[in-house]
Amino acid sequence: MVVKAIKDIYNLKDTIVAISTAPGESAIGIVRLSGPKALSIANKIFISKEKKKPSRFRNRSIHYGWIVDRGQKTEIRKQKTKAMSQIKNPTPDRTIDEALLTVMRAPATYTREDIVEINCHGGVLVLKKTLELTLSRGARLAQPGEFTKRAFLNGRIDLAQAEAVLDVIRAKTEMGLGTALGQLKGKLSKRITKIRNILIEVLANLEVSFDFSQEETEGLNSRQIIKSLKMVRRNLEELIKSAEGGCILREGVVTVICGKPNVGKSSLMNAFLKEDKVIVTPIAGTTRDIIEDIINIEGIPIRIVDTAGIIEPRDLVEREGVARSKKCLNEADLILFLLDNSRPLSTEDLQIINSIKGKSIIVVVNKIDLKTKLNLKRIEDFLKGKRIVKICATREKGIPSLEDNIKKHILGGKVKIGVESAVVTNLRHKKALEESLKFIEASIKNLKEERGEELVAEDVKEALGSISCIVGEITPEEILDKIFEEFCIGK
Ligand SMILES: Nc1nc2c(ncn2[C@@H]2O[C@H](COP(=O)(O)OP(=O)(O)OP(=O)(O)O)[C@@H](O)[C@H]2O)c(=O)[nH]1
Ligand SMILES: [Mg+2]
Repeated sequence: MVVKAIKDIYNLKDTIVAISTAPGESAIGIVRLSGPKALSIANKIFISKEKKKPSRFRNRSIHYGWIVDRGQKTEIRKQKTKAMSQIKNPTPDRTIDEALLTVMRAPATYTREDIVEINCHGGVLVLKKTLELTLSRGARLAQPGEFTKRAFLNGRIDLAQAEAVLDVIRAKTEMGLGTALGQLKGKLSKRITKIRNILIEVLANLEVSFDFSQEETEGLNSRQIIKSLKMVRRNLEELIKSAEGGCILREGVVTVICGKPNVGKSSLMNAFLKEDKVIVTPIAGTTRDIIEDIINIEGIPIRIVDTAGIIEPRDLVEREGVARSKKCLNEADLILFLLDNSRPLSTEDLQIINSIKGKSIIVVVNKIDLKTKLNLKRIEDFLKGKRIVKICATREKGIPSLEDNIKKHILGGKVKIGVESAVVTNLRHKKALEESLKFIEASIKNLKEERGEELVAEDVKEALGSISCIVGEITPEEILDKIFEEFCIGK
């Protein structure tokens, strides 16, 4: 098995450790150990109230006690009796913390290895000292995502499910969470397995035809194979279609607010966020850096970005701000182009229009509480077919209508977004499906044109290879590394 080969590359004999809770002060902090030495390390650092070693604890039981630095082996021997007296009265200089320790034995654990979880107090120093103690007793610091990587390498979950763990952690909306949980439960994996099984059967049939003469296998066999390949094609197309909405749920839609200085970009950002996050002043050129946050429009995560309005930078800082704004506009999925209702159209407006032409744009006319001086006649051509929404950012008027327009714009009446319809949410998966589809199309064509089973089998093998990458059956090491690098340490 390829997975076995991968197991050899990643040293699973190590016992890994990490602080699994977020950094900073909190009520509780968790240090997690996984691997063959998890229990013996726990024995060396934990003194339970009932004077029992962690390796003798009942599986999945939680115990009260103390994390104690009892020194290395020789010292322990010397102080054996002394150490026991610490149970009742731990000496402050050797006791690191009062803690709860949980033992979970392999294989029914997150990583399928022995796991020990230590619930310490959430102080930065306490956690660091507990972590260091486990390191000095034989554990190794875990890399980002290494616990989940082990769950994958040990065969508890496939790669798509491992990736879903990260999506669950990062989900910004209920819908995003729903789709991530679906993937974690194996919704996508089941569909992929079904397609893989059909392709494996097709390959077997093709190989049979290599061994017999044309007359014996022709007809029924190739008709059946084409039928199966068409079924695979349908399934792949369906999954790729679901990725349109699915990827939006996972990645969010990058929506950039742009417009000339003072038009009210930051005020709109604050109106979206319902808080005074960004500085707003009557001085043109207030915002110089880009500011980003996430809003939730009916379950769709929107990455909203406020930019600098400056067009002609006067100094180095402004120049950098303008460069960043331009980069943002280039990468935007959607642009909210702001115009000021209280000022006539200016060359600055026209300059911006020129730079965003051809992009996905909603035109937002701000400051409708003030007397209208804006005349849109000159830009009629640019406005053709675009949504125009009127708002007053400072009084939060027109925001629901703007949100509704953003949603409609994203969905475009075509893209379905929902927990049920979004099976594929990850660009990596989408690309693999597209690659697989390409080879299936080729195989159907070659089969119809009777180009020979060997050629068709090659295409089917390629299609199978691409789709297998999704669940991690044959995934190159560097791709695995890239996927798990994104995780936080301790997951
Ligand atoms: N009357 C009125 N004033 C507004 C409205 N929106 C923004 N303003 C005012 O316009 C001024 C500029 O607002 P900002 O939100 O800082 O504008 P900006 O586009 O971010 O400006 P820069 O960051 O300098 O590019 C402030 O004094 C706001 O209070 C509005 O809808 N009505
Ligand atoms: Mg601003």
